[in-house]
Amino acid sequence: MSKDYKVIFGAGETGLSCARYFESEGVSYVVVDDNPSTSARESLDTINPNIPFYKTNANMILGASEIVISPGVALSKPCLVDAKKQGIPLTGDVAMFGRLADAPMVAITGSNGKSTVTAMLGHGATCEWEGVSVGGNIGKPCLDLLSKSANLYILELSSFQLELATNLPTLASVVLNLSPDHLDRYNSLDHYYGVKGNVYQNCKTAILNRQLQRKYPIPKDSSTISFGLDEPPAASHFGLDGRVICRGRKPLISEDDLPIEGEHNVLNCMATLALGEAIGLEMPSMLKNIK
Ligand code: UMA
Repeated sequence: MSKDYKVIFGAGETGLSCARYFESEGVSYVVVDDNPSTSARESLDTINPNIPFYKTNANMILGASEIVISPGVALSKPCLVDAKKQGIPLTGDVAMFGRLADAPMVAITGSNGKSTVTAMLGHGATCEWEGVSVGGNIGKPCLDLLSKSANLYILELSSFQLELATNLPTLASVVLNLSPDHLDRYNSLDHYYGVKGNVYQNCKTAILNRQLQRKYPIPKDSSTISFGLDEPPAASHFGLDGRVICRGRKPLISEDDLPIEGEHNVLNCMATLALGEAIGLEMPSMLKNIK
């Protein structure tokens, strides 16, 4: 085989979406997997029965011009460490998506609640606008969302996906919260928390949880909107006055009128409102749709 091929590492949902994309672009590629199952082969067959599919081997990996790594595959794998040392570009589906998408995108991450916020914002935006596309860790892999008719992408991103998705250009990004997780994958909490901050590297508006101890660098030209369970510190920030969610001093909605319960969901609703504001949704319609 010629050396001019890319490797897709992992034949799960992400790998299949990369294969579909490479087929559409006529890219030469192979798929490798540590566990090349019959069902994965069958899924690849639905895309193209001729896709080369192998059990992971270092020769195949080290001969590639680029490796697209599925989120479940740790970058600390020896063959990937060697590939990096040899200067082979390592990428992921979200990083590719960031380079390919030509509509604005929103990136939502955090240890908990990211599916809730992605779904709520997705619902609010879909009720008001056409061409809203929702996916990422929540379900449909990013590359399967790519469409000329998309006007806005709303993405739930995991830390695994963010490892390779640096400098993602977003209209708005949020790290909802942080708590210990995935310590089988990261050598420290600091490493895990740090990766989450990649969502802010190239955002127009950073949505910040005021209660987070971890402070992330925000691009100097970005605006910020904060949210928290305390009183809003200024007019454009979200917080609580008693049991009422407010933007600055303006009361918006009582906790009792929210469709989901618990302090964490009050924060999820505030984060959704802040993201909605950053992307231009009208407050009255957001409040109606959140209910
Ligand atoms: N594989 C290897 N070697 C490894 C690990 C995996 O070869 O070391 C292979 C497996 O044999 C399998 C394939 O890789 O064939 C699976 O790839 P994957 O684990 O990256 O999973 P995908 O099916 O591609 O799904 C991924 C996300 N999964 C993970 O991050 C583990 C899905 O999130 C996501 O919905 C999907 O991409 C589309 O974006 C799931 C998840 O559990 C819901 N996410 C974690 C979470 O929410 O906590 C992060």
